[in-house]
Amino acid sequence: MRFPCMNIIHLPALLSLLIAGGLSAGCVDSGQRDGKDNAERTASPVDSEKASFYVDTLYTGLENPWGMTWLPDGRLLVTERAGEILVFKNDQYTGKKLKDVPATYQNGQGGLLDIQLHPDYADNGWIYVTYAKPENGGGRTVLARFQLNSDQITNLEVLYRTDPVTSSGAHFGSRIIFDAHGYVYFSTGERGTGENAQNLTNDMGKIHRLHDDGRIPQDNPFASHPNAKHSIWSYGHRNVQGLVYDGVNDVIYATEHGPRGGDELNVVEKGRNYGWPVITYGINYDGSIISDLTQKSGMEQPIHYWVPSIGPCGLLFYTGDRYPGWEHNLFVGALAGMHVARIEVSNNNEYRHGEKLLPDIGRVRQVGQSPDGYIYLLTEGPGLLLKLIPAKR
Ligand SMILES: [Ca+2]
Repeated sequence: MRFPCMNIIHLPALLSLLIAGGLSAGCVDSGQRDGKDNAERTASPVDSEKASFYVDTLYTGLENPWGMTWLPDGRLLVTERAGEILVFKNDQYTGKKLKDVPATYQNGQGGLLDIQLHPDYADNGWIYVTYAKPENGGGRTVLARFQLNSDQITNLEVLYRTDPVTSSGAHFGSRIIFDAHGYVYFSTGERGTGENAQNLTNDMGKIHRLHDDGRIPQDNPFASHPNAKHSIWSYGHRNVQGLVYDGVNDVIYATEHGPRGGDELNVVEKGRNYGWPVITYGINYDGSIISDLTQKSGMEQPIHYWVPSIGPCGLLFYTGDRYPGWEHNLFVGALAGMHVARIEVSNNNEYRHGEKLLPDIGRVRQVGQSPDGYIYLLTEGPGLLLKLIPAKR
């Protein structure tokens, strides 16, 4: 089922129609499209500071998409927080979902979260996921990996279980990245208890670093600390939902949901304390003060923070050449801000310039780059898969 009248339509009009519900419901029912050329495209290109581009709406039937990753055979896997992994190919939904996705703890922000391929996937077939795992009436964020036999999940291994289990529905993280040195990293939120982030004896409000099979690297910063969690790479984080590895400069960037006015972009380094909740630029959403301190010795400063808050989520370090002037820029999906922030950073990782792209596009959960260099977006409310198509200017 398709909507011929929708082939060319202005983006805000498209979104308002989708939000109105009728067309969205129709596409949910149809489950798939009948051709790449049938994607709805903005009638005129979006002209930004450097690049012009159209926005193709590839799929409208998502609910709370979280992560995406491309397989070498061209399939695109998209996670839904509710516990599904949808299979796309050639920019269309195939109508298939992976079978035997592990059970997830569905509470608030908990559920199935990020997905990433191992850098050597072509050789080993490992796909990594983070999710809230149900246990003892509560949940905990875990890192796991599996392989695929067609659409069937096989050989599921839970590599790391974060402690403690709680029944809070807040702040599970999570994102997964690999660096160029064989390590995997994943983020956790502090589960709504700020003190967790400063406490090295639990896993909450941290970024963790592991070997790809889940073993603890001996050179982790707290690996010889008697009481600390040995997987901790950095701490003092509130809720990191954007994490990316810049392989050009060998740097990790993270976006972090702060309190009101305290959303942050950080450069993540070994053993560093990022301050939450001791230092923050934000205040509570009810207006009360969290801390009088915005900086303190021994605690890191963000390279950027957002006032007002934008709800920074997925993060991309763009390495393609499809869009003039965007190479090696960061792209941040904004949930509350409902846009994509394009950020230029210097070679020594300083914030240089920001541009707000696609205002009112919807709550942007993740920004991804396909192997052939296109930027894709996942939004929620409405749940869309979008693709930015370069235009001449
Ligand atoms: Ca901070």
